[in-house]
Amino acid sequence: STFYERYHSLEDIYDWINRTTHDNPNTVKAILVGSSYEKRPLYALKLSLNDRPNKKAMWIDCGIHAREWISPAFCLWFVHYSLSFYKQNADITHILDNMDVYVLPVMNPDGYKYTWTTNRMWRKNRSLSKRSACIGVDLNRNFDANWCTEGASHDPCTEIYCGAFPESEPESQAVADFLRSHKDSVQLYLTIHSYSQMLLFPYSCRLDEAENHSDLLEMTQEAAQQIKRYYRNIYKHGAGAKTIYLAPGGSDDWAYILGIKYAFTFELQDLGRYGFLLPPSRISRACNEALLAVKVIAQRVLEKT
Ligand code: 0X9
Ligand code: ZN
Repeated sequence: STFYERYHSLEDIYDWINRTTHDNPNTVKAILVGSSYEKRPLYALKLSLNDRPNKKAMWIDCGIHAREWISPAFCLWFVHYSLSFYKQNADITHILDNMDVYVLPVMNPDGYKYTWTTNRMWRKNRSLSKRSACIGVDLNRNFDANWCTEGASHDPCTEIYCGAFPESEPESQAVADFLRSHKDSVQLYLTIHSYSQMLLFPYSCRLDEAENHSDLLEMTQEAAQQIKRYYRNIYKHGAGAKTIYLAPGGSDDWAYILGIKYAFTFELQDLGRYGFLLPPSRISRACNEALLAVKVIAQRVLEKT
């Protein structure tokens, strides 16, 4: 198997970031967007394949939830595909000619590290609480979008602990700060999770429809159709609150409310047979499906804006 068909330790991913920037000095830059609770750097790669002025941008983050290993694997896969197939594949070329891409491969490095060393099923970050011996905040409940209402918890011992206040965690604050300062260029926000095969969009923090609901629905419908056609796999799609559950404080809803009107959460393979423990032999298929969805959605965003 190739490098991209395996899961990688955090150290390997940092080395990969280094290599990728060194090997592509004109097109890839590493941006330090912040650091984790345990002081690990949060690097986002900026892919800028074409130096047209005033380009729009998309953001992709992976690894919010530590145990969802297919997610960082997808971010690496996406960067590799973009660099390898620019000028080879028409879809990715069109996208990269018109958009810069920011890729944060591991938003929760402390949690990711912990899943490699101690507890494979860890979800949250690793921050200590003032009021409890329980560790970790669910970073996808820590954003300022109906923060800690129904679907999140104030109890640090739960898997959906929202933290002491919105953006209390350095990881969510770093991403929020970056997007706030780049909101004029970033038109598409993508966050990659697993599992359950879904393409979700706002809102998840409230039951009513987003202002451009029908646009978002159409885009995810087309992406799901393409996945079904090429990979014979079924992806559900729809607004988060109605498709899975109410879950406030998520990064997609927060980005949407900030003004990034195309915001999506992808839940990659599988449907539960392996769950978070998706075997390495399934990485290529899972990533190719998700890549197809990214292409469809990014193309549609380019047409609309
Ligand atoms: O519950 C979540 O955070 C996500 N599912 S997961 O199994 N990967 O934990 C879904 C997130 C959907 N979006 C929001 N809740 N904002
Ligand atoms: Zn997740």
